[in-house]
Amino acid sequence: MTEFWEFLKEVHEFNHLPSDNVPEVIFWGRSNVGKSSLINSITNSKIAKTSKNPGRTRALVFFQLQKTLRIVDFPGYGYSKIPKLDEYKLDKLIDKYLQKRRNINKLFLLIDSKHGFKKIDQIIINQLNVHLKNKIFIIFTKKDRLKNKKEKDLLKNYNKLVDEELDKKFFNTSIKEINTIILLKKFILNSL
Ligand SMILES: Nc1nc2c(ncn2[C@@H]2O[C@H](COP(=O)(O)OP(=O)(O)OP(=O)(O)O)[C@@H](O)[C@H]2O)c(=O)[nH]1
Ligand SMILES: [Mg+2]
Repeated sequence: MTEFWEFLKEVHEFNHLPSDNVPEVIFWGRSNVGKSSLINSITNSKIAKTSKNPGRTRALVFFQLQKTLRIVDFPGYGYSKIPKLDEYKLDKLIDKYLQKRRNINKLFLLIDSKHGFKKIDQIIINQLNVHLKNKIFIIFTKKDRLKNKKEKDLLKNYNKLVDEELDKKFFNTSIKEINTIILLKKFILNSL
């Protein structure tokens, strides 16, 4: 059966969220970490807008698979060039969504394989653990960019930290390595 993914909605206000009767899988992480690109790989499409510059996604963007699953592309954090008022409104929307939304199935937090966890990632994980502890999974992105043994070993260390200290499941991915995408996709579809 061919999967039919469609763009559903771009949401700027809590009251405009779609109905909450379809499970939602969130992709979040620092700006430019590769959220929208990964969504395109998983859906084998170009539905999510990507950019080489940070700050591309500026709303909660919903994609839907035949009324069985939604993917939510979140705006990235840690990018300072957004006008303050817009940033404040987006933060409020994200906060409220994460606290109130009843159909959150999973939240993938993306970390750049090369850069690892930054202070802001730690803060976000701590906050998320309060409401969504068992729904959080870590994805290390852009693993094709690791060039030498030192960088690859560093990723292994980050993996170990996630497994042992954060006690969470993780995935190492690259949009250029289809096997990594297949593994992730299977996990998403099999555990709905
Ligand atoms: N080499 C490599 N580049 C990647 C990979 N994934 C994403 N990129 C690149 O990283 C840049 C940012 O990708 P986006 O998907 O727009 O990042 P984002 O996290 O959605 O960014 P914001 O919407 O600004 O928060 C783009 O230039 C992508 O082509 C990957 O697996 N490997
Ligand atoms: Mg994006």
